[in-house]
Amino acid sequence: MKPRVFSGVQPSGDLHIGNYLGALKNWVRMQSGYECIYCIVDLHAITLYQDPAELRAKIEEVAALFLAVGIDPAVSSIIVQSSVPAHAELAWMLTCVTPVGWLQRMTQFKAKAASQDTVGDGLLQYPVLMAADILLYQAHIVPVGEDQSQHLELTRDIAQRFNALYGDTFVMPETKLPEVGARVMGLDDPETKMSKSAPGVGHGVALLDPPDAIRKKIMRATTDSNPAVDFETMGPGVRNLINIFQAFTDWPDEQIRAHFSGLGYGQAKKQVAEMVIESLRPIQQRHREIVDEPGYLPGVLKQGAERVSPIANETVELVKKRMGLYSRS
Ligand code: ATP
Ligand code: LTN
Repeated sequence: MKPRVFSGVQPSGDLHIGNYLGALKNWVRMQSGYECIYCIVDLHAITLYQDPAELRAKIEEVAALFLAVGIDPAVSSIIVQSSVPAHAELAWMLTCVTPVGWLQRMTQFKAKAASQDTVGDGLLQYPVLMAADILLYQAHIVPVGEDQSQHLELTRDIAQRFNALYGDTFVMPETKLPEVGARVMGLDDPETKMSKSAPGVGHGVALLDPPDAIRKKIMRATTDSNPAVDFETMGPGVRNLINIFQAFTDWPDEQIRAHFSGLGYGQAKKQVAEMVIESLRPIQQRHREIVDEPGYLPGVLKQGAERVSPIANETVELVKKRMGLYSRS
Protein backbone atom coordinates (compact mmCIF):
# COMPACT_ATOMS: atom_id res chain seq x y z
CA MET A 1 0.00 0.00 0.00
CA LYS A 2 1.19 3.53 -0.81
CA PRO A 3 1.97 5.85 2.13
CA ARG A 4 -0.77 8.39 2.74
CA VAL A 5 -0.50 12.16 2.31
CA PHE A 6 -2.87 14.72 3.82
CA SER A 7 -2.90 18.50 3.59
CA GLY A 8 -5.31 21.41 3.64
CA VAL A 9 -5.91 25.04 2.73
CA GLN A 10 -8.34 27.48 4.32
CA PRO A 11 -11.01 28.94 2.01
CA SER A 12 -10.56 32.28 3.75
CA GLY A 13 -9.32 34.55 0.97
CA ASP A 14 -7.66 34.55 -2.42
CA LEU A 15 -5.12 31.78 -2.83
CA HIS A 16 -1.72 33.29 -3.61
CA ILE A 17 1.62 32.20 -5.03
CA GLY A 18 2.87 31.51 -1.50
CA ASN A 19 0.14 28.89 -1.09
CA TYR A 20 1.04 27.46 -4.48
CA LEU A 21 4.82 27.35 -4.07
CA GLY A 22 4.71 26.38 -0.38
CA ALA A 23 2.03 23.73 -0.64
CA LEU A 24 -0.02 23.05 -3.78
CA LYS A 25 2.93 22.54 -6.13
CA ASN A 26 4.25 19.80 -3.86
CA TRP A 27 0.78 18.28 -3.60
CA VAL A 28 0.64 17.81 -7.34
CA ARG A 29 4.05 16.14 -7.41
CA MET A 30 3.22 13.75 -4.60
CA GLN A 31 0.25 12.24 -6.39
CA SER A 32 2.38 9.74 -8.28
CA GLY A 33 3.96 8.07 -5.23
CA TYR A 34 1.33 8.46 -2.51
CA GLU A 35 -2.34 8.11 -1.72
CA CYS A 36 -3.29 11.76 -1.38
CA ILE A 37 -6.15 13.49 0.41
CA TYR A 38 -6.41 17.25 -0.09
CA CYS A 39 -8.84 19.19 2.04
CA ILE A 40 -10.58 22.57 1.98
CA VAL A 41 -10.59 23.32 5.67
CA ASP A 42 -13.72 25.42 6.06
CA LEU A 43 -14.04 24.61 9.80
CA HIS A 44 -10.61 26.20 10.26
CA ALA A 45 -11.66 29.26 8.26
CA ILE A 46 -14.52 30.04 10.68
CA THR A 47 -12.10 30.41 13.60
CA LEU A 48 -12.16 34.02 12.35
CA TYR A 49 -15.49 35.51 11.19
CA GLN A 50 -16.28 34.80 7.53
CA ASP A 51 -19.16 36.28 5.58
CA PRO A 52 -21.35 33.18 4.92
CA ALA A 53 -22.02 33.88 1.23
CA GLU A 54 -18.36 34.65 0.58
CA LEU A 55 -17.20 31.55 2.43
CA ARG A 56 -19.57 29.37 0.44
CA ALA A 57 -18.24 30.80 -2.82
CA LYS A 58 -14.60 30.53 -1.72
CA ILE A 59 -14.96 26.82 -0.93
CA GLU A 60 -15.81 26.14 -4.55
CA GLU A 61 -13.18 28.53 -5.85
CA VAL A 62 -10.48 26.75 -3.86
CA ALA A 63 -11.73 23.34 -5.01
CA ALA A 64 -11.60 24.55 -8.62
CA LEU A 65 -8.05 25.81 -8.04
CA PHE A 66 -6.97 22.44 -6.64
CA LEU A 67 -8.11 20.91 -9.92
CA ALA A 68 -6.64 23.73 -12.00
CA VAL A 69 -3.13 23.34 -10.54
CA GLY A 70 -3.21 19.64 -11.40
CA ILE A 71 -4.75 17.65 -8.57
CA ASP A 72 -6.30 14.70 -10.37
CA PRO A 73 -9.56 13.57 -8.72
CA ALA A 74 -9.22 10.17 -10.37
CA VAL A 75 -6.20 9.39 -8.17
CA SER A 76 -6.43 11.86 -5.26
CA SER A 77 -9.37 12.71 -3.01
CA ILE A 78 -10.47 16.34 -2.78
CA ILE A 79 -12.70 16.92 0.23
CA VAL A 80 -14.43 19.71 2.12
CA GLN A 81 -13.65 19.30 5.82
CA SER A 82 -17.19 20.01 7.08
CA SER A 83 -18.67 17.37 4.78
CA VAL A 84 -16.86 14.62 6.71
CA PRO A 85 -18.22 14.91 10.28
CA ALA A 86 -15.47 12.68 11.71
CA HIS A 87 -13.01 15.64 11.59
CA ALA A 88 -14.95 17.52 14.26
CA GLU A 89 -15.69 14.34 16.20
CA LEU A 90 -12.05 13.32 16.50
CA ALA A 91 -11.07 16.91 17.28
CA TRP A 92 -13.14 16.80 20.47
CA MET A 93 -11.51 13.58 21.61
CA LEU A 94 -8.06 15.03 20.96
CA THR A 95 -8.98 18.27 22.75
CA CYS A 96 -9.42 16.20 25.88
CA VAL A 97 -5.80 14.97 25.80
CA THR A 98 -4.25 18.34 24.87
CA PRO A 99 -2.89 20.59 27.64
CA VAL A 100 -4.09 24.15 27.14
CA GLY A 101 -0.54 25.44 27.68
CA TRP A 102 0.58 23.71 24.46
CA LEU A 103 -2.04 25.66 22.54
CA GLN A 104 -1.30 29.00 24.18
CA ARG A 105 2.32 28.68 23.05
CA MET A 106 1.48 28.48 19.34
CA THR A 107 2.92 31.51 17.51
CA GLN A 108 0.04 31.62 15.02
CA PHE A 109 -2.47 31.67 17.88
CA LYS A 110 -0.60 34.50 19.57
CA ALA A 111 -0.41 36.52 16.34
CA LYS A 112 -4.05 36.00 15.35
CA ALA A 113 -5.37 36.49 18.91
CA ALA A 114 -3.47 39.79 19.16
CA SER A 115 -5.45 41.23 16.25
CA GLN A 116 -8.89 40.33 17.72
CA ASP A 117 -11.06 42.20 20.23
CA THR A 118 -12.51 38.95 21.53
CA VAL A 119 -10.61 35.73 21.02
CA GLY A 120 -12.89 32.84 20.06
CA ASP A 121 -12.17 29.46 21.63
CA GLY A 122 -11.92 28.05 18.10
CA LEU A 123 -8.78 30.08 17.49
CA LEU A 124 -7.11 28.33 20.43
CA GLN A 125 -8.43 24.93 19.35
CA TYR A 126 -7.36 25.46 15.73
CA PRO A 127 -4.25 23.22 15.91
CA VAL A 128 -6.21 20.41 17.61
CA LEU A 129 -8.62 20.34 14.68
CA MET A 130 -5.62 20.30 12.37
CA ALA A 131 -4.17 17.34 14.30
CA ALA A 132 -7.54 15.61 13.93
CA ASP A 133 -7.50 16.20 10.14
CA ILE A 134 -4.16 14.47 9.84
CA LEU A 135 -4.52 11.68 12.42
CA LEU A 136 -8.01 10.80 11.19
CA TYR A 137 -6.46 9.41 8.01
CA GLN A 138 -3.32 8.01 9.66
CA ALA A 139 -1.37 10.22 7.23
CA HIS A 140 2.35 9.56 6.94
CA ILE A 141 3.33 12.81 5.23
CA VAL A 142 1.97 16.36 5.40
CA PRO A 143 3.22 18.75 2.69
CA VAL A 144 2.94 22.35 3.97
CA GLY A 145 4.75 25.68 4.00
CA GLU A 146 7.16 26.53 6.80
CA ASP A 147 4.59 28.48 8.84
CA GLN A 148 2.84 25.19 9.63
CA SER A 149 5.89 23.40 11.10
CA GLN A 150 4.98 24.28 14.68
CA HIS A 151 1.44 22.95 14.21
CA LEU A 152 2.86 19.71 12.83
CA GLU A 153 5.11 19.31 15.87
CA LEU A 154 2.07 19.79 18.06
CA THR A 155 0.19 17.16 16.03
CA ARG A 156 2.98 14.69 16.78
CA ASP A 157 2.93 15.64 20.47
CA ILE A 158 -0.83 15.07 20.64
CA ALA A 159 -0.51 11.72 18.83
CA GLN A 160 2.29 10.65 21.16
CA ARG A 161 0.32 11.62 24.24
CA PHE A 162 -2.76 9.77 23.02
CA ASN A 163 -0.72 6.68 22.15
CA ALA A 164 0.95 6.76 25.59
CA LEU A 165 -2.39 7.10 27.42
CA TYR A 166 -4.54 4.70 25.39
CA GLY A 167 -2.14 2.43 23.50
CA ASP A 168 -0.67 2.64 20.03
CA THR A 169 -3.37 4.21 17.84
CA PHE A 170 -1.98 6.91 15.56
CA VAL A 171 0.69 6.96 12.87
CA MET A 172 3.33 9.65 13.52
CA PRO A 173 3.08 12.10 10.59
CA GLU A 174 6.11 13.79 9.02
CA THR A 175 6.31 17.36 7.73
CA LYS A 176 7.34 17.86 4.10
CA LEU A 177 8.55 21.36 3.18
CA PRO A 178 9.52 22.36 -0.37
CA GLU A 179 13.25 23.01 -0.93
CA VAL A 180 12.52 26.45 -2.39
CA GLY A 181 9.34 28.42 -1.71
CA ALA A 182 8.64 27.18 1.83
CA ARG A 183 8.26 30.81 2.94
CA VAL A 184 7.31 33.32 0.27
CA MET A 185 7.40 36.83 1.70
CA GLY A 186 5.06 39.78 1.10
CA LEU A 187 5.97 41.90 -1.93
CA ASP A 188 5.29 45.11 -0.03
CA ASP A 189 7.10 43.92 3.10
CA PRO A 190 9.68 41.16 2.66
CA GLU A 191 9.96 40.75 6.45
CA THR A 192 6.46 39.22 6.73
CA LYS A 193 5.16 36.07 5.02
CA MET A 194 2.79 36.45 2.09
CA SER A 195 -0.63 35.84 3.59
CA LYS A 196 -4.23 35.68 2.39
CA SER A 197 -5.45 37.74 5.28
CA ALA A 198 -2.83 40.52 5.02
CA PRO A 199 -4.21 43.87 3.88
CA GLY A 200 -2.79 45.87 0.98
CA VAL A 201 -3.14 45.37 -2.78
CA GLY A 202 0.63 45.18 -3.28
CA HIS A 203 1.15 42.41 -0.74
CA GLY A 204 0.55 39.17 -2.60
CA VAL A 205 0.01 37.78 -6.08
CA ALA A 206 -3.26 35.84 -6.22
CA LEU A 207 -3.37 32.77 -8.44
CA LEU A 208 -6.25 34.34 -10.35
CA ASP A 209 -4.73 37.83 -10.72
CA PRO A 210 -4.77 39.07 -14.34
CA PRO A 211 -1.36 39.60 -16.00
CA ASP A 212 -1.46 43.40 -15.68
CA ALA A 213 -2.07 43.25 -11.95
CA ILE A 214 0.77 40.75 -11.50
CA ARG A 215 3.16 42.94 -13.51
CA LYS A 216 2.24 46.01 -11.52
CA LYS A 217 2.62 44.32 -8.13
CA ILE A 218 6.00 42.79 -8.93
CA MET A 219 7.40 45.94 -10.54
CA ARG A 220 6.42 47.86 -7.38
CA ALA A 221 7.77 45.25 -4.94
CA THR A 222 9.97 46.60 -2.15
CA THR A 223 13.71 46.20 -2.84
CA ASP A 224 16.91 47.76 -1.46
CA SER A 225 18.99 50.62 -2.83
CA ASN A 226 21.55 48.50 -4.72
CA PRO A 227 21.54 49.18 -8.47
CA ALA A 228 21.81 45.57 -9.59
CA VAL A 229 21.55 41.99 -8.35
CA ASP A 230 24.48 40.99 -6.15
CA PHE A 231 24.02 37.62 -4.42
CA GLU A 232 26.43 38.56 -1.61
CA THR A 233 24.79 41.79 -0.53
CA MET A 234 21.17 41.68 -1.69
CA GLY A 235 18.36 42.51 0.74
CA PRO A 236 15.30 40.37 1.54
CA GLY A 237 13.05 41.98 -1.11
CA VAL A 238 15.21 41.00 -4.09
CA ARG A 239 16.00 37.64 -2.51
CA ASN A 240 12.27 36.98 -2.22
CA LEU A 241 11.65 37.82 -5.89
CA ILE A 242 14.46 35.57 -7.06
CA ASN A 243 13.21 32.81 -4.76
CA ILE A 244 9.79 33.08 -6.36
CA PHE A 245 11.39 32.77 -9.80
CA GLN A 246 13.42 29.74 -8.70
CA ALA A 247 10.44 28.04 -7.05
CA PHE A 248 8.41 28.39 -10.25
CA THR A 249 11.19 27.24 -12.59
CA ASP A 250 12.96 24.65 -10.40
CA TRP A 251 16.27 25.91 -11.81
CA PRO A 252 19.35 24.88 -9.81
CA ASP A 253 21.22 27.55 -7.77
CA GLU A 254 24.06 27.95 -10.34
CA GLN A 255 21.64 28.64 -13.16
CA ILE A 256 19.76 31.19 -11.06
CA ARG A 257 23.02 32.95 -10.14
CA ALA A 258 24.21 33.04 -13.73
CA HIS A 259 20.86 34.36 -14.91
CA PHE A 260 20.39 37.16 -12.35
CA SER A 261 23.93 38.26 -11.32
CA GLY A 262 24.51 41.88 -12.32
CA LEU A 263 21.01 42.38 -13.72
CA GLY A 264 19.48 45.80 -12.94
CA TYR A 265 16.49 45.61 -10.59
CA GLY A 266 14.04 46.82 -13.25
CA GLN A 267 15.13 44.03 -15.61
CA ALA A 268 15.18 41.43 -12.84
CA LYS A 269 11.64 42.32 -11.78
CA LYS A 270 10.46 42.13 -15.38
CA GLN A 271 11.90 38.61 -15.66
CA VAL A 272 10.18 37.53 -12.46
CA ALA A 273 6.85 39.10 -13.48
CA GLU A 274 6.82 37.42 -16.90
CA MET A 275 7.76 34.05 -15.39
CA VAL A 276 4.93 34.28 -12.85
CA ILE A 277 2.43 35.37 -15.51
CA GLU A 278 3.39 32.51 -17.85
CA SER A 279 3.34 29.95 -15.03
CA LEU A 280 -0.13 31.02 -13.90
CA ARG A 281 -1.62 31.29 -17.39
CA PRO A 282 -2.46 27.56 -17.82
CA ILE A 283 -3.77 27.37 -14.25
CA GLN A 284 -6.11 30.30 -14.87
CA GLN A 285 -7.25 28.84 -18.18
CA ARG A 286 -8.05 25.49 -16.59
CA HIS A 287 -9.81 27.24 -13.71
CA ARG A 288 -12.14 28.99 -16.18
CA GLU A 289 -12.92 25.68 -17.90
CA ILE A 290 -13.75 23.98 -14.58
CA VAL A 291 -16.00 26.79 -13.43
CA ASP A 292 -17.80 26.71 -16.80
CA GLU A 293 -18.59 23.01 -16.47
CA PRO A 294 -21.77 22.82 -14.37
CA GLY A 295 -22.03 19.89 -12.01
CA TYR A 296 -18.40 18.81 -12.33
CA LEU A 297 -17.11 20.32 -9.10
CA PRO A 298 -19.91 19.10 -6.78
CA GLY A 299 -19.38 15.63 -8.26
CA VAL A 300 -15.66 15.72 -7.45
CA LEU A 301 -16.32 16.81 -3.86
CA LYS A 302 -19.02 14.20 -3.35
CA GLN A 303 -16.76 11.46 -4.70
CA GLY A 304 -13.92 12.64 -2.44
CA ALA A 305 -16.07 12.55 0.69
CA GLU A 306 -17.42 9.11 -0.18
CA ARG A 307 -13.95 7.74 -0.81
CA VAL A 308 -12.40 8.95 2.46
CA SER A 309 -15.33 8.48 4.85
CA PRO A 310 -14.67 4.77 5.50
CA ILE A 311 -11.07 5.56 6.54
CA ALA A 312 -12.24 8.41 8.79
CA ASN A 313 -15.00 6.36 10.40
CA GLU A 314 -12.66 3.47 11.06
CA THR A 315 -10.28 5.75 12.97
CA VAL A 316 -13.10 7.30 14.99
CA GLU A 317 -14.38 3.83 15.93
CA LEU A 318 -10.87 2.77 16.96
CA VAL A 319 -10.39 5.90 19.08
CA LYS A 320 -13.78 5.42 20.72
CA LYS A 321 -12.90 1.87 21.58
CA ARG A 322 -9.50 2.88 22.96
CA MET A 323 -11.04 5.60 25.13
CA GLY A 324 -13.91 3.44 26.38
CA LEU A 325 -16.59 5.46 24.60
CA TYR A 326 -19.70 3.75 23.33
CA SER A 327 -18.81 2.25 20.00
CA ARG A 328 -20.97 0.57 17.38
CA SER A 329 -18.59 -2.31 16.76
P1 ATP B 1 -3.98 33.13 6.35
O1 ATP B 1 -3.03 34.25 6.19
O2 ATP B 1 -5.41 33.54 6.11
O3 ATP B 1 -3.77 32.33 7.59
P2 ATP B 1 -2.39 31.66 4.49
O4 ATP B 1 -2.08 32.50 3.32
O5 ATP B 1 -1.35 31.44 5.52
O6 ATP B 1 -3.73 32.16 5.14
P3 ATP B 1 -3.31 28.91 4.61
O7 ATP B 1 -4.61 28.41 4.11
O8 ATP B 1 -3.21 29.12 6.07
O9 ATP B 1 -2.90 30.28 3.90
O10 ATP B 1 -2.15 27.98 4.09
C1 ATP B 1 -2.27 27.00 3.09
C2 ATP B 1 -0.91 26.41 2.79
O11 ATP B 1 -0.07 27.41 2.19
C3 ATP B 1 -0.15 25.93 4.04
O12 ATP B 1 0.53 24.74 3.72
C4 ATP B 1 0.83 27.04 4.32
O13 ATP B 1 1.98 26.58 4.97
C5 ATP B 1 1.15 27.50 2.91
N1 ATP B 1 1.56 28.90 2.89
C6 ATP B 1 0.81 29.96 3.30
N2 ATP B 1 1.49 31.10 3.13
C7 ATP B 1 2.71 30.75 2.61
C8 ATP B 1 3.85 31.51 2.20
N3 ATP B 1 3.88 32.81 2.30
N4 ATP B 1 4.91 30.84 1.70
C9 ATP B 1 4.89 29.48 1.57
N5 ATP B 1 3.83 28.72 1.95
C10 ATP B 1 2.75 29.34 2.45
N1 LTN C 1 -3.52 25.19 9.30
C1 LTN C 1 -3.25 24.94 7.92
C2 LTN C 1 -4.42 24.37 7.16
C3 LTN C 1 -4.68 23.00 7.61
C4 LTN C 1 -3.86 21.86 7.37
C5 LTN C 1 -4.52 20.76 7.99
C6 LTN C 1 -2.65 21.67 6.72
C7 LTN C 1 -5.76 22.56 8.33
N2 LTN C 1 -5.66 21.23 8.55
C8 LTN C 1 -3.97 19.49 7.98
C9 LTN C 1 -2.10 20.39 6.72
C10 LTN C 1 -2.76 19.32 7.33
C11 LTN C 1 -2.80 26.22 7.27
O1 LTN C 1 -2.30 26.14 6.23
N3 LTN C 1 -3.01 27.34 7.83
